Amino acid sequence: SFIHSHGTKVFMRPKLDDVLDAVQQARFNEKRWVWIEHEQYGYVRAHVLQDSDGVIEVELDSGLTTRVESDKVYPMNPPKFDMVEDMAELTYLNEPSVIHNLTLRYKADHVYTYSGLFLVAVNPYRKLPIYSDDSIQSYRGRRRGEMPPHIYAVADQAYHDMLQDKENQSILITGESGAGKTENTKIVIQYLTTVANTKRDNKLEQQILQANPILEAFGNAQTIRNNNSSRFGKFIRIEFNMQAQISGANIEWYLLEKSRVHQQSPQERNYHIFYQLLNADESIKEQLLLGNGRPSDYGYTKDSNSVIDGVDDAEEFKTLMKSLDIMGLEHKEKLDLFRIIAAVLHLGNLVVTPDYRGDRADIKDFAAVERVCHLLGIPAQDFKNSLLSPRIKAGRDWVNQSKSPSQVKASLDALAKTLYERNFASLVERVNHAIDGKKLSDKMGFIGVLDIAGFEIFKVNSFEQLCINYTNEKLQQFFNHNMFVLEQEEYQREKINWSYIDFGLDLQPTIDLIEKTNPIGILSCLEEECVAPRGNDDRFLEKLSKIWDNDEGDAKYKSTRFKDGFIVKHYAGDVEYSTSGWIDKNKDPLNEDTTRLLARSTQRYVAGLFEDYLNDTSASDYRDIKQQYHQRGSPTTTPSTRSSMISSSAASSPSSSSLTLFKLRKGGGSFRTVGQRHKQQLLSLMNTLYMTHPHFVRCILPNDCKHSGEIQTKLVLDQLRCNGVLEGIRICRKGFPNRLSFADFRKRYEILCPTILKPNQFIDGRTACQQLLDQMELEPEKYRIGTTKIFFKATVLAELEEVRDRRLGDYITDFQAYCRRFI
Ligand code: AOV
Ligand code: MG
Repeated sequence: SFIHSHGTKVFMRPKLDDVLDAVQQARFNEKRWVWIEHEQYGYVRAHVLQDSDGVIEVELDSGLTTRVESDKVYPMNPPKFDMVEDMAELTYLNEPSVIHNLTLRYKADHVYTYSGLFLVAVNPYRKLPIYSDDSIQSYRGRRRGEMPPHIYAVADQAYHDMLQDKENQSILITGESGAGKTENTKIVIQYLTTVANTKRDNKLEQQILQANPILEAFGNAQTIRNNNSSRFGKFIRIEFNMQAQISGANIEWYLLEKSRVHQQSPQERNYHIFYQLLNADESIKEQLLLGNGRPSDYGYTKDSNSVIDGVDDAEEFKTLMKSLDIMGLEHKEKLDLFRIIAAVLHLGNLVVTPDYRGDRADIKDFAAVERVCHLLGIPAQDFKNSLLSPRIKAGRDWVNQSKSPSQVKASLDALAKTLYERNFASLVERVNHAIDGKKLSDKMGFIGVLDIAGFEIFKVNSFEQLCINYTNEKLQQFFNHNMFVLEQEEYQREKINWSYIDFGLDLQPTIDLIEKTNPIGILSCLEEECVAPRGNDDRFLEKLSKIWDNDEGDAKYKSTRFKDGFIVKHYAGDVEYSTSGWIDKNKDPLNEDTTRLLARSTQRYVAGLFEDYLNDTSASDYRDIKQQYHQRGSPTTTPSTRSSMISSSAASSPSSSSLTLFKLRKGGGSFRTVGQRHKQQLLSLMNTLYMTHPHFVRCILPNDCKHSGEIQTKLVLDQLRCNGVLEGIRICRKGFPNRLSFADFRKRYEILCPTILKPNQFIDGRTACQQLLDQMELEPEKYRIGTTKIFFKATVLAELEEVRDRRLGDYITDFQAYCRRFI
């Protein structure tokens, strides 16, 4: 046929390669090659010796022969498909072929590969020469397929689409820890700040670029899997004006891992900033009462690693200071940020002991308390009292309640976490203030980049994993929505011949199970248990199993074998959650006596962080309302009647009443529990995303030892399954992902069939296109003609483009020859 049926690469190869290809192909044709499963390597190559009755005898490369069931044997693609740039082009689309392709490419340093709608990015774990300024220039305004796959190509596509369609864009980057999300996010921003440079005013671009080192100092830490692991998710929006130049930016953050502030696993560290600050100039340390302090001197850093190989914390601190300067922070502002960090370090050093009576807590070293209070601008004795015997409201009266040592230690840790998180929030707000850009009226749109952790399935999964997996479920749903719903709607509109495919991938039941309020979902159940008088983890779990455990068959909820947790069927697989500690994790309880002190701090910055505690009546009002609520719901508040109330009142949505309670408390704006804040933020993120044209990037961790050049097959396959890449390829090939209007198609490809369309003869678009396609002898299964557009299977347009380029080349050569005749 006129158009070759395989990928575009073949055309581009020089002659010698063609010969080698032919030799390879001939060799390949001699035998029937297959992939078979292998315990250690995942899959190995073999060829078929005998095939009978569902059992196949194969010979491995090692010479070993073995018999395998036919459904465990996967056909191999011919060698010309090796290293294809888009995996949707593979003739045989099985797992071994995908992993084989990624491995070959990775070993040749081609870390980026398209896969239908996804760009797959495998972490190279070394500096590749593909991120230079020249490289950026070579991707500017290029079509996909014209240049090797690259994150630059995705960034350029987004930029191009925004300009052309006047539509907001988003780039969603997900993957496991250490897979390269944050690096790729930085590369996208580097690309956009380069191609959309305002020239006149370079300051804004500089500030946007500097936002990252600042966020990393306060939001990243060394973990076992990544020396620079982001412990929060983020969505960075870059705004453009009508001249397609950057006019501002905004950062939204999600789920900062607060627990790291007071405890880290062995071989990990606390947030970078602690070590950086402890390596700062003497003058700064002096002001913050840190003297010659080392990480080993402080409770919150002494059990962690103190250094990261190849990282100089003193240098990093200087870089941070420079970034903060570029961001426009004044000396006082910087000091305030560090003041909180120092206060947290000092808090971690407060030693809580039993007092002389044995059961109550005491803090003997009053000088240590004074250090903390000096930094935070609050009276030391009041602070100590608020910790040891906080004032709480009992009925109408205020009473002092003595605390045990472990309770005081817990409230110190809680305070450290909150200080840290509020400082982080305030920092991001400050950065946003700097990069916000003027409120220009000529806004074209934005490109948002989402850098957020992918599905997490660990040995022990807790509340944090539920939050992140819930997020990913929603993001996958978003992808599916784009893939099928929008796609198939368009097919319908265009009335093309297409039978609706239900891939059984509707994730709504799982999402409902987690987020619904009516009937109640897991998060709402947790909220309820958090406001219940004697709410605890066990009762929470009891309640969950009472509602869902008796559901049959396709239920998304199951109890664990030992009834010590629950299982959710996620898109990425079944995840077993342990519910211990959830009430505290969600409530994040604070000693309100202490926070009221902080709200009245003489340090304006500190007071600002706790502004919401200024009005201390709101807290007690809340408690009154809460009591009324429970009395109303259940006059005798015993656990059993309580849970029966929950199940029977599902229709009247008890959770939405508890939602109102939280709103009352916080004036409707922000939310008090971790779960609520996250759900709210996620809702807003999804709303934003649904208003954009999305681009999907999947980062892949190649191995678990941070080595370059090594692929661990099983590890990679697991990720490809979890992140929807394998599913995505299958779907993409079933549909018609590329399309052109009749006019565009005709304008662009008329050159391929110059004889059929006469210049002055009227011919309607549809007929003209049909004639062109007939002339090209394009197989009918490769396209569909709609009412206004032509739809193509993946890769077909790339082939047409190749032919067109060659035809144009021929014309130029002919024209040159023609001209030469006259010279
Ligand atoms: P993550 O963001 O996906 O993990 P990172 O982007 O921090 O992962 O990448 C981890 C490390 O891998 C980086 O510090 C680099 O050393 C290396 N790396 C990643 N991508 C590249 C690249 N394109 N070129 C060179 N080196 C790279 V996490 O935030 O832990 O979920 O939570
Ligand atoms: Mg990261």
